[in-house]
Amino acid sequence: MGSAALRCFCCGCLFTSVTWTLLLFIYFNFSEESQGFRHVPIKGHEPYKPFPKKVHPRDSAGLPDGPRSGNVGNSLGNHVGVPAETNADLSPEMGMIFNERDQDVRDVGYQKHAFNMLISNRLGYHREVPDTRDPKCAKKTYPAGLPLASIVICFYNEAFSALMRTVHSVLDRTAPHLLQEIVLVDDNSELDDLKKRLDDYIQENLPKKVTLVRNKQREGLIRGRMIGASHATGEVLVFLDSHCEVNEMWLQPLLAPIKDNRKTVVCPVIDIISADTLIYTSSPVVRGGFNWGLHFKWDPVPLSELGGPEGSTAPFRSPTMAGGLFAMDREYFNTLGQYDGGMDIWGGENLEISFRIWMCGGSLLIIPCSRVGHIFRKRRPYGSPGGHDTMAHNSLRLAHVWMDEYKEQYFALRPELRNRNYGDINERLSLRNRLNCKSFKWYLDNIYPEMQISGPNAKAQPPVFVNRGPKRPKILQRGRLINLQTNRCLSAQSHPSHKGGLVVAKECDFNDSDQIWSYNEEHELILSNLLCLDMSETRSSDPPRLMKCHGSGGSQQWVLGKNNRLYQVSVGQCMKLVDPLSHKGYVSMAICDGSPSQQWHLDN
Ligand code: LR7
Ligand code: MN
Repeated sequence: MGSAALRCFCCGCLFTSVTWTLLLFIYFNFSEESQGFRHVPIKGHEPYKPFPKKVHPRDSAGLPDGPRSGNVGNSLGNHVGVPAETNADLSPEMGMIFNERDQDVRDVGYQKHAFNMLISNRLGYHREVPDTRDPKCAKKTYPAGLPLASIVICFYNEAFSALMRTVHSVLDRTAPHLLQEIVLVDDNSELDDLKKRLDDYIQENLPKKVTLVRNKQREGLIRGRMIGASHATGEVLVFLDSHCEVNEMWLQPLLAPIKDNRKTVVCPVIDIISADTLIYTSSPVVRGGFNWGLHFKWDPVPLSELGGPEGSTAPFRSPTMAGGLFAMDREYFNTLGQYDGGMDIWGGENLEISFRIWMCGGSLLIIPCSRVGHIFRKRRPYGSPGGHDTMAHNSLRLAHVWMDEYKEQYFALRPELRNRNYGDINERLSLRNRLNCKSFKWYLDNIYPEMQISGPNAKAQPPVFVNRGPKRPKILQRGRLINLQTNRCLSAQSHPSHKGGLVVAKECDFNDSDQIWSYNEEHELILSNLLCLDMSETRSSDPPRLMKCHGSGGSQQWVLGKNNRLYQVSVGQCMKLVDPLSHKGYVSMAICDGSPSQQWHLDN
């Protein structure tokens, strides 16, 4: 070998080893034991920093990657895992706060979006969701030649990661030959993330099928969707909220009934994505109704609607839709009058379009074999410009256009609205005339006979009972909860039956059964078989207390995790002993730092 070649070889070796040393250094820095996660970008803290490229099994479009979900479920070393059927790759510990930065992402997320953005960011833009369909759905076949769909997603100040998961879930789980395009409508959002960063992401990482329309001013979701629809070119419009994840084979079951009859409007079953944990769970099959306050509500499906040869997988009729997730022939959307453009921001359009569909010759179905998850938030994180009650304004418009004499039922509940101005509805009245629509009485008699009408002509209706049999969660472990720094036992400050009482670390008394905790499959910690350890979600500075077990997770969900930490799911923090030297034994919640005061062991 010549000396030049040898020098070249040596330089190559040197270069390679320096690169490797650097890579190893970076790797170890980013995957400390105490950090818990190996596949989530915790220390990097660029919330949207792409993960290393990994091929996605169903990435039909072969797109360049954004973050992909990591398989965090098994790497946490929990004593108890999440039941496999709920979410394969999502542990309740996903929300653990390790430092100020995490705390910040979480706090800002709750404030701006009313859901846990820390978890949303860690999840990345792609993830698998549990297939929540009835197993019989998988056996169904759909005709060839289904119409192509344009997905319209209107958003205002959406969390970037939630919006991208919505888009990527569609790209990842939709047969490409059925997808005409995805039209994103930015309703004049203010968040920085949704400006250049979004343009760049679309340009660099998304296929040409994804287009973005920016509203010059805030229009609200109703006009926003009309704008999106006007840009769409597919035969069928599919509307989604900007924080959804579509499930396996979601689109064909929606398109098939529309192909059969262009006047059929269809909704998927809306699965639940928890705002606090982002865990995706199946929804019961229910249908849409409303009350005289003109609020949408879910009703049980009457037995008469179910059944037939397809059993529980057959589409069934629904008096109303929730509003955000539905598919409709594009031509039909236009001939039926799109939406009422006089409605602002949020609310009421879902009942308006539902009444219009039924009263003007169409039908509205729920399709049990199509499932789409939606993040259900506890509050709406935005207002309207000017602070108007747009729900009342929009409801007034729909009552005056569609409800005939039954609008009196609304005014009986909202007398203050009787003389409120609701703008000009002439165009909508002539639409109703032009389409030759039936009366609201016809709608009530034929489509929603379950609706109760008060007043002199009211008919008594038998109440509907929904069977929600109580199920006791299985106990996984029972014993004393010992703080490893002091060997003290977590106990009730006064008595374990005292609701709202504090818990403190006391001298262990092995004859005292009041120090025995049960840990069950719902992740609840129950003291002396009486009350649950509970952490107020709104005031994380408050110490944990004993409360009546409510069985709905969140504030009463605890994880006995790696490094003996006792992690609280809804606040994302770990329990610590405030002062190991004080005999008072107070505990509080804190950023999870793995220190001795944060170590607990459930001793059998
Ligand atoms: O000014 C706005 N501009 C917008 O673009 C306000 C909102 N939006 C966007 C927003 O970013 C989101 O993508 O519009 C979409 C819907 O707004 P949300 O998510 O705040 O509404 P919601 O889920 O609380 O409310 C339900 O009722 C609304 C009534 O106007 C709409 O019809 C929503 O689409 C609807 N959501 C669903 O049906 C999902 C299932 C919820 C249930 C039950
Ligand atoms: Mn929504």
